[in-house]
Amino acid sequence: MALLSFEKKYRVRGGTLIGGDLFDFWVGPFYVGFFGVTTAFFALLGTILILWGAAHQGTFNPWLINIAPPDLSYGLGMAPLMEGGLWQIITICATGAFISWALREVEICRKLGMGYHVPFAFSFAILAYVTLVIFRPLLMGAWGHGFPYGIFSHLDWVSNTGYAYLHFHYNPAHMIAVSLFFATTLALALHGGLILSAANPEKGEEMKTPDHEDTFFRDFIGYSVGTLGIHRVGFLLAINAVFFSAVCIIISGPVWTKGWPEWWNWWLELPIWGSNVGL
Ligand code: 07D
Ligand code: 07D
Ligand code: U10
Repeated sequence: MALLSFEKKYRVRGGTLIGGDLFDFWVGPFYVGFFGVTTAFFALLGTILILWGAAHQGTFNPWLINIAPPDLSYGLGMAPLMEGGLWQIITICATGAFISWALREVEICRKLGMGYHVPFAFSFAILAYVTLVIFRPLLMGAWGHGFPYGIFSHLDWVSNTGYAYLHFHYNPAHMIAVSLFFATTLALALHGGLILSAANPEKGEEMKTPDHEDTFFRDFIGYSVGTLGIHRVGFLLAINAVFFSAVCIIISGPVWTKGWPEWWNWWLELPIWGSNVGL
């Protein structure tokens, strides 16, 4: 079915989670819904507040804008606007906008009678973000542990936080997350490459079938996960990469306060090694 006639058939009322028919309409290509309005509200307010903070900071250079969280001395209290209060309100706006965006995805899935896989996946990105700016600061007793909103300043935060634990690469959950991110790109490259090689033939040549795709991997590595299976693999790799990222940062501070290399001492302390006495 051509895209435009499909949309005519499926752009019908219903499936909303809240608000009934009130916001059940489209603006151009965008579905609005109650959560479209809340997304627009939070995103606009958050953006305006960032620009307002930038005006106070004295720069509109996008690379240098920096909205910092409050000083650690404010603990879990509210800070004055220009001393981190702005960061606190922007954090509320960002969280509100991200959750609204996910719920808008849910409403669109319901309208189309589809599964909730896309909003489920996005919820892992939201989980990573709230872990960084809400859960970890709460567990460590100060909003000042959140990351600042700025292109370069947030990189400084990542580097400083990494070195605060001496060598972040030794964080075991970081190792798992990094490996899963690498595996995700490998899987996407293999999948993108395989589909293009079969479904986008040279002019005049015939398109190949999923049997060709299966057979390529059976010839190559002895097994094909299947044409639906590769999408399950990609989905699981990606959400787990982000899940283990959230784990690696939530344990840095709330659970483990020393350098990460020291965590590996349990390995040296295993009773299976011979005594070094006398060496
Ligand atoms: C391609 C989809 C499009 C999204 C884009 C991002 C903004 C911010 C805000 C001026 C893949 C739009 C950017 C709306 C403008 C102001 C105040 C997604 C695609 C194009 N980071 N990070 C970037 C965010 C964190 C880290 C780039 C956001 C953590 C490192 C961009 C968040 C940690 C590097 C950006 C966030 C961290 C970056 C490109 C939120 C650990 C880079 C992002 C809300 C996760 C890279 C200069 C990209 C870079 C980069 C945005 C969080 C680490 C500015 C919105 C605190 C090491 N991050 N980031 O393409 O070039 O994502 O930085 O959590 O090297 Mg970051
Ligand atoms: C948080 C983004 C959420 C985004 C949302 C949507 C908009 C709208 C609009 C475009 C999680 C935002 C949308 C704003 C935009 C329009 C229209 C994603 C988030 C909700 N590290 N490290 C990670 C690697 C080192 C350190 C994760 C590699 C050093 C710290 C990942 C290397 C040190 C933290 C990762 C490396 C260090 C991390 C990030 C290599 C520094 C974290 C991915 C090769 C000296 C962070 C939860 C992620 C984390 C994190 C990879 C090196 C420190 C696994 C490959 C050794 C402090 N690192 N790292 O989490 O776990 O995405 O965050 O060296 O906090 Mg690391
Ligand atoms: C996949 C796939 C597949 C496909 C695909 C894709 C995955 C099998 C069939 C999709 C993949 C691609 C297209 C490839 C490229 C994608 C990426 C690389 C990912 C990254 C994407 C981007 C960088 C693009 C991001 C762009 C976005 C998010 C669009 C920006 C949108 C807006 C600014 C509008 C947002 C809409 C909203 C909020 C909802 C509706 C609202 C409006 C229309 C605005 C009007 C507002 C109102 C009516 C409300 C009023 C406002 C209020 C009350 C607020 C007032 C507040 C004040 C403070 C004043 O697997 O195949 O192919 O294609």
